[in-house]
Amino acid sequence: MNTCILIIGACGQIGTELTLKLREINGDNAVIASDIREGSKELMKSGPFEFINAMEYDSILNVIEKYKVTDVYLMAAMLSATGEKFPAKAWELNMNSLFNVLNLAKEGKFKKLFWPSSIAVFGPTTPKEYTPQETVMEPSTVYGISKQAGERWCEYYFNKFGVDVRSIRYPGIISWKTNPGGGTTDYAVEIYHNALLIGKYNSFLNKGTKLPMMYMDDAIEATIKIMDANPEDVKIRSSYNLAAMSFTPEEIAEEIKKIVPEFRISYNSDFRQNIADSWPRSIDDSKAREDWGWKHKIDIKKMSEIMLNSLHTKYE
Ligand code: AKB
Repeated sequence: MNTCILIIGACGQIGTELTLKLREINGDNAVIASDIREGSKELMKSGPFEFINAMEYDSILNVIEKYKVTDVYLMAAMLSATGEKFPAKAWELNMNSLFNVLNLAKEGKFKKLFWPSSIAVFGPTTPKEYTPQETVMEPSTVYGISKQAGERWCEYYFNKFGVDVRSIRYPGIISWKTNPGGGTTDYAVEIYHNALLIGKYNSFLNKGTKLPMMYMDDAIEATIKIMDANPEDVKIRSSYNLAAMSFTPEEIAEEIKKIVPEFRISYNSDFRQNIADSWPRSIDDSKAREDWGWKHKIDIKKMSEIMLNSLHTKYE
């Protein structure tokens, strides 16, 4: 059977670049992009697109049957900061969309599922440094609670029904093509845009707030790698810890100053500070490295060069 991939939430920050990369690897017509709205020009002209509301079971089923989809990536979700403003909506979207695809996989409508979890599954009682794969998990945001519950459901569907579901706990993801929306780690993207546009940035997280982060290319590579792994190598069916780097707002500002010397940072924290304070400062991802060979490539220096060069070209 030929591989046919459906990406739900293809127009978001990660969905956009995941779709483009999977099309490069598998061919444009083997990857169906879907979302409730249209995405960037680059995405829309790169291959097939369907409107799907991730909360509507039938709208997902129709597209799966139309294209004989084998693999589904569910990238639609409401993130941590927006989730705190709309808790009921966040729970509804994050859980219903997951149940829809878990049930479709259970009914044999497709073969393999990718579902992203997040460092938000950890909470204030979790050890903060080098947070282990298995540890205390008492998330304090709606988003984190939905991701924690989702992880339990993924493992349950794997054990009870043999659903081949694979997942990683994304740290904050930094990219330049499509902006993130509604996350606590979004400052680490905004800062690069503001550095080039106005030479300064007022950070909504305080000095000293260290969070786990990753450049987009590494996140995409990890996502494709876990989906390509032999099923027996994917030993954890809740979700894998994943790490590349950790930094504070002042550390990223220092890197920017090496390229934009006039850049200045100021601090004015808001409600997102509490969320950030409840999350790990660094992550132990040794299980992902052992089980399916995960290895990151990009550090804060390289990432800052790529971000500033790419955005400079985009704004020209
Ligand atoms: C967020 O900040 O909500 C996300 C995440 C860490 O999952 N980027």
